[in-house]
Formats: sequence, structure tokens, C-alpha cells
Amino acid sequence: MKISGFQALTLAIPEDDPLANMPEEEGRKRPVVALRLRTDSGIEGIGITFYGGKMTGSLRAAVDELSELIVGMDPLRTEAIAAKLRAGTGDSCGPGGIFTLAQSAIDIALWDIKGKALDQPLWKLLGGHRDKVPTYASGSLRRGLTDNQAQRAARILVQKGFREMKTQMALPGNPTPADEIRRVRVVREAIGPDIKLMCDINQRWRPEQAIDIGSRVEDVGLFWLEDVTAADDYQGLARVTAALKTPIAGGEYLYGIAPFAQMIRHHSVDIPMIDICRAGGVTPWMKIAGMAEAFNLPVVSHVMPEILCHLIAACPNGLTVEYMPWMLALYEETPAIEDGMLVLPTGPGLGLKFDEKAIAAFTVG
Ligand code: SMN
Ligand code: MG
Repeated sequence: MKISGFQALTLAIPEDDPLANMPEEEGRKRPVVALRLRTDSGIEGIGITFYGGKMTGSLRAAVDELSELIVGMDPLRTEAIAAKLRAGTGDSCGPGGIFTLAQSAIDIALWDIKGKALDQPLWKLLGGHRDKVPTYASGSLRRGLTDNQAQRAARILVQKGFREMKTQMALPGNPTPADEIRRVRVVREAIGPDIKLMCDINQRWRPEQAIDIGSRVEDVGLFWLEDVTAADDYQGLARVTAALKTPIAGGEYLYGIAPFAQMIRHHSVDIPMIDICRAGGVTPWMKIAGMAEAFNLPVVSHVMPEILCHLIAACPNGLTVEYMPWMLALYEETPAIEDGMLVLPTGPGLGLKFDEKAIAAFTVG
């Protein structure tokens, strides 16, 4: 089998909140780059990547340029293709950034092709540890909401059957520690003691703030506190991780494989979170998960549950899938949630088909 061609598309997806209907800003769109990778056997693989803001045009150009390089290659040889991509940039595109983001769309599409060629769903090809995985609602309980809105949204998520959900601290404006603490307490109050609650800081605290506020919310029983300080401050993160009983998660901002070795070596986090786009695709994502497994650490996914459910289900140390619904509208069907668990698809590859009407409506270039 050979790669015979490709089509990349730039899409703008409405930024709605299908889980709790609490959109941040009505009418705003989220830019992503979609890829169809075609083969001479008629099998087509799909991939996605995104920046989230400006430079989406540059990312699209990178996906086009890198995809051109691999036409004629065997799509099953993912490592040979990775080497070709790196060589194609003169081996000097840096360890991360736009290269790994673009590579990710290609690598995801290659694994979709592998699954389709072997007529097996991706989660089985990668190890098939489980056919159902825990999942948590994400994207609704944002820091910009009022306490009341956050409580209302949290109750909606519980009513919808979610057993796990993520909120945020590092509130906008000039919050006092008391304001921060109040937010997680009111959300906990709304959902009761049995729902797993995570909280994301998105790198907005200093280590000292994280230790101060984190220690004052230990009794809330957070399942994890995420990205409490700058993602590459491995020692600062380690200080927070050592100081708090609450598990610390982080890693979504790291590019490629090697930074995770630093993060793990410094005991910076209890729970590595791996972003597939920044990692560079399925192949490096699984390598990072294996590295964490060797250090007795669980791993969690970041966004795109329709794709990441395969990876979390495949590995023995996959903890839970972030159910961030941003891109679900791109597909005809996405994995169902039953009793708070994501049910893995049985179709080959990713088990996803683009909804062509939606794709046409979202295409901007
Ligand atoms: C997040 C950050 C950037 C894009 C999407 C989501 C957030 C999360 O940190 O973990 O959900
Ligand atoms: Mg996060």
C-alpha cells in the first residue's frame, strides 16, 4: 500500500458548549486543520491538529508541505515516515512547535489507515487494555463563569450522567486566595462528595501560590490539580507536588517526548497529561505513556476524546479521558457515554467518519 495523495482543510468550528450550554462568547469560532490521507488501495485516513488561535494558516501550510513529502510511502511504516518528515525540515525544525503539531495530523491519519487496513479499531491495535474508559466533562466549568453559573453548569453535568468533571481556578481579575477557594467549594457543594472533581490552573500561579491555595483546598478532595505553574518549571512543579496531598497533573503544554523525561525525572507531577498534537501524534503519545508506566505513573489525555479514548483504553496506565466536546460536530457519530464511561468503537481505525455537511459548513480554506 502506498500513500497516493492528501487533502488538508482549514476549518472554523463554532465555540459552543454542548455539555452545559455555557458558551464563553456567542458566535466565536475555533480554527483547526483537518487532513485526509489517501492510499492507492482506496483506504483514507483522517487526522486533526490545531493551534487554537493565530498561526493556523502557518500550521495548515506545514501540514500541506509535510504531507507532500510522504506521497508514495508505505503508510504502515510510521517510524520511516516520521524520519522522512524530520529529514524534510533539514532535521532542524526544533524539538517541537509547529513541526510536531503538523506531524500529529499525519501520524493520526496513518494510524487510522493501519486500523482500516487490518480491519481493527485503533484501541485494539495499540494494546486493547479495556473496551470502556472513565471520562470527565470538560470545558463547561470555566473560570469566567460566576459562582452561580458554575454551580448550575455542574448540576447539569451531573444530571447528564457525568461522574467526573473539571473546573478551573486562577479566576479572572484580581482574585484573593479566598475567592479562588470559594469557587472550588461551591462547585463541590453543587455536585456532592462522590463526583470526581479536577481543577485546572493553566500555568497561572507561582509555585508558592499553588502551595498556599492548594493546601487550603485539600479537604475538597480534588482528583487532581492541573498545570499549577509554568509547564517547564520542572523543579517548581516538583515543590508543589511534594507539598500537597492532592495529586498534581500536567504535561499538556509539552512538545515531543523528551520533556516528559524531565517532568518524570524531577517528580514534577503525579499524573502526566499528554496532548496528542503537541506530542506529534499517536506514536509519540504511546511512547510517553510507556515511559510513565515504567515510573508507576498513570497518564491522562488532553482534548479530542473521540480520538484519545483509543489511546487511554489501549494502555494499562490510562486513567481517564478528557471529554472536551469541541470537535465532536466534525463526525457523523462519536463514542457513546454509558454509566459515565466512554464506550470504545468497534469500527476499524479511529471508527470516525467526517460528517461531510458539517465539514463543508466549517471549511474556510
Ligand atoms: C485546555 C487548554 C488548551 C486547549 C484546550 C483545553 C485546558 C484543558 O487546559 O486541560 O482542558
Ligand atoms: Mg489543562
